[in-house]
Amino acid sequence: MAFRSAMLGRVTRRGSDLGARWMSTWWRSVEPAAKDPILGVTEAFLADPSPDKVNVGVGAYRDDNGKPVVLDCVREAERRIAGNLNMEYLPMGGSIKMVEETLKLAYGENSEFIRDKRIAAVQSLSGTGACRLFADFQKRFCPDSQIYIPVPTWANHHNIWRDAQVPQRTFHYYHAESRGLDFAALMDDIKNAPDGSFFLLHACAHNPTGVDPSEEQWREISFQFKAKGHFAFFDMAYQGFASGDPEKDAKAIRIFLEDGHHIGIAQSYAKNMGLYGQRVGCLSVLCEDEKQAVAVKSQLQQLARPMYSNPPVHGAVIVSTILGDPELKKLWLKEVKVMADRIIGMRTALRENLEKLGSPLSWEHITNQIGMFCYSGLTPEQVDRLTNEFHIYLTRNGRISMAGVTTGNVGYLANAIHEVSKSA
Ligand code: PLA
Repeated sequence: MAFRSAMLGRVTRRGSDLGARWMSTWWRSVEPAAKDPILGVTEAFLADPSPDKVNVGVGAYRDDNGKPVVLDCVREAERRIAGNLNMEYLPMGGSIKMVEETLKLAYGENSEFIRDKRIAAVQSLSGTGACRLFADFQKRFCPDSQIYIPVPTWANHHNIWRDAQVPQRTFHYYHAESRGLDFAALMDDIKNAPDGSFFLLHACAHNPTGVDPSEEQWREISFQFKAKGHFAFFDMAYQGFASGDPEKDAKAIRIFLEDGHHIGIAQSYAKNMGLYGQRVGCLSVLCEDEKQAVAVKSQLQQLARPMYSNPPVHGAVIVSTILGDPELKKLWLKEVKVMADRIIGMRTALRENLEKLGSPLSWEHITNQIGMFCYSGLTPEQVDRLTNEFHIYLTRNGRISMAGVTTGNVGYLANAIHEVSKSA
């Protein structure tokens, strides 16, 4: 007995020595990850003790006092929900009611595709989750395909398709000199891509440039996609933020639908309903017929199951409560317009302030661009000066989130931009 316990003690001690050695090697090769170019800006902003600091990094809407906003329609929906919800799991594909209402926003209230049940759609973890689920779906069922991504684009698009192991190609989009769309180069890239390629398109309010194709240009793009048999995947993270009207902002998608494309769409309620942290969105894929849509939806669910099993319930019920009630939906549409209009007002204010300071540069693009962002044209070095000398936080590509500009800080911001750019 004594012998046994002595042996056991030795084994245990030796085992734990061995364990300690292994444990210390497990993560030895792990280096700190690179800072996220967008969310890293928020971290730096939060760490700055300066009372003058301004955050125009992440695209999160603020009111004119610089405070986060919860829409009245959301507050009212929460009041109605309070005490009436159970906490059961949603199905793997999420809330059916929420998805139904969400599809109407993208495909149109009376869409024949909804009526004919040709759309495979699941609730997603906001817009990011919708993009990622699609990227995984693309990899699983078209394993040799690539994705064409605009230059520039939202930085996370690269991470998403990289982690899904889909090779990336780029296509021309922004023309730096004219600060507009490089339409000729974009069309060439569409023509030169192999037939049947996957393209990522921003449905409206392109991030980061604020430059969208005109209606006529969308028609030409759609025509060329048809000729080449390309697949269009629309990331629609800002429906309502471009024009103030979600219906108008769906124009590009409607053009592609009219032309008979089978498209995919990522939708998000982060911005247009202010539900950022609720993580509620939708991924949809338009199929040939109902049978195919059933199969595709079942596969999307199967991708979701081992990742997060099923999506969160609270945000989905907020959305379905608002969109399912004509009065609340009307209030929502009014509030989207208020947000979009305040941003447009701040564009004018920023441009006017810069012009009043006698800036030798043209700032016309601030008011020409649309959506949440101003792609200012400031260089990374100028951005560094804004941050280091003026405590103004933005991404190093010169993107200013207009949603963070207020009557109170626009003068300070304009002055700082003028200081770092006047001798350029
Ligand atoms: N697609 C685009 C084009 C976006 O700009 C964003 C968010 C998303 C998808 C994802 O949004 P969601 O997952 O919250 O629905 N872009 C932000 C935030 C606003 C971010 O980077 O996560 C931005 O500042 O660019």
